[in-house]
Amino acid sequence: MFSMLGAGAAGLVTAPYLQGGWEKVLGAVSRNDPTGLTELLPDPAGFRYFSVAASVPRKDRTNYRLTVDGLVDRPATYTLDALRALPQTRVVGDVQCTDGWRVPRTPFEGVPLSHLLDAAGVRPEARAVRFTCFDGVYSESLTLAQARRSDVLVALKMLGEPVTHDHGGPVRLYVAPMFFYKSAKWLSGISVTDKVIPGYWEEYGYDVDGWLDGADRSA
Ligand SMILES: Nc1nc2c(c(=O)[nH]1)N[C@H]1C(S)=C(S)[C@@H](COP(=O)(O)O)O[C@H]1N2
Ligand SMILES: [Mo]
Repeated sequence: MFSMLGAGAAGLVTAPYLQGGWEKVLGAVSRNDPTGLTELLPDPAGFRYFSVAASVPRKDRTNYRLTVDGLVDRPATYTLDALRALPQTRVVGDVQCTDGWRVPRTPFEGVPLSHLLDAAGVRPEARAVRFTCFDGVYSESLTLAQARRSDVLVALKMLGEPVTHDHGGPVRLYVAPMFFYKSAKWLSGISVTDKVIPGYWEEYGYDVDGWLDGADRSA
């Protein structure tokens, strides 16, 4: 478990809710594996499922909602069908967790975050965007400039298929130029703010600017 959490979060491994989360997420494999070693193995594509919440409700097109609010002129709520009806963009990027695992050239498809921000009409005093999740626990944030990049998606597809529940479906964020902790799963809220509000891991010391090595920080 230590290796999956990364050095920056080492102090957290005894937190009961976090252990609960791992048991839930990994229970399917660990039940059949007395050694526990399969917990350290990636799935066939190379991903490790990650959730800090013990359990996450399932959402689909009947009950999924994404709200856009805060410092905007036109707050909005999107259903899954409404998001699917918007122009979709494909971004292929290297997925990299701070723990060291990496899945190169992973395709994501969805609505550019900038599109939803433009539709909402961001007010002049806005500086940042905060993301919340229907797991009820996780949050993330980006500066407004980062949020407007063309390689930041509100992703509906991952690996060519609708984003699965385990990967944060039906809708997750994908922030291609940054470490994967920035890519909030089970996305339910986008709120425009006047300053960066540090996200879940950032409260524990992770960098709000989670750039990958070699990322083009200007684009
Ligand atoms: N809601 C939520 N989003 C999250 C996380 C989480 O625990 N909860 N973990 C983050 C981290 S640290 C990583 S590495 C990726 C893992 O995504 P995956 O489970 O699809 O591999 O999701 C990120 N987004
Ligand atoms: Mo991660």
